Amino acid sequence: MKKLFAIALIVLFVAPAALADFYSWENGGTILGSYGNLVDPTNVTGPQVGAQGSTLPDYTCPGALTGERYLHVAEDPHASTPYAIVAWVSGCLDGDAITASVYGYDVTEGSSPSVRIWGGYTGPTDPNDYLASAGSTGDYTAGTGWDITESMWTYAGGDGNGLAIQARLYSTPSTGDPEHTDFFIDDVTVTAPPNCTVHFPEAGVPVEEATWTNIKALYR
Ligand SMILES: [Ca+2]
Repeated sequence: MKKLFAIALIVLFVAPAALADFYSWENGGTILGSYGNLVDPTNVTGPQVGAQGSTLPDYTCPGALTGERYLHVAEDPHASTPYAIVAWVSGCLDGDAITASVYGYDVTEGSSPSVRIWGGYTGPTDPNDYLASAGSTGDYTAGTGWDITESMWTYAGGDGNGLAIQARLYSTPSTGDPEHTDFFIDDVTVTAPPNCTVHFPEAGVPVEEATWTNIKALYR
């Protein structure tokens, strides 16, 4: 028995199990941060109509991929490549193997608008303390509806110890004002070793609570 225990300890030490964390916006949260011309991050439910620049037709996202809630963000006006931070990993050590995926709703096959996952090395205490690009092995969403974009990283951010998981927004035309493109995002999965902590957007104000406040205000 002792021998088995010792073997188990060795196995744990040599090959710590990577843990997967999942987030699907069901807590009413939005994003952990953003960069560039990202506007109007909102937690939404049900069908949502979105615009795809000023020259492309509107489209409708039928609803969440999982659960009832999902994320809306927009790029307005179009410029550079904005991103939403949809997850953040802290406590990372050089050499850590980290994978992440996120889904974007994309109806333009082989062209923008599209979402692409990307990594950013950050400082140890703030997902918005950007230090350097961590790149991505992931591709753009395919354009067949809810599409996955996923990447793996071998952590090389040194003393920063943080990795921001970005959902990058690619609009068409890539620059222009006035231009407005809506994006819909759901289902983030992050797999990281046990020394890491995975953070997701914090809970928003419950819809019921906000509604009750409004009702009470009517009778004051
Ligand atoms: Ca969801």
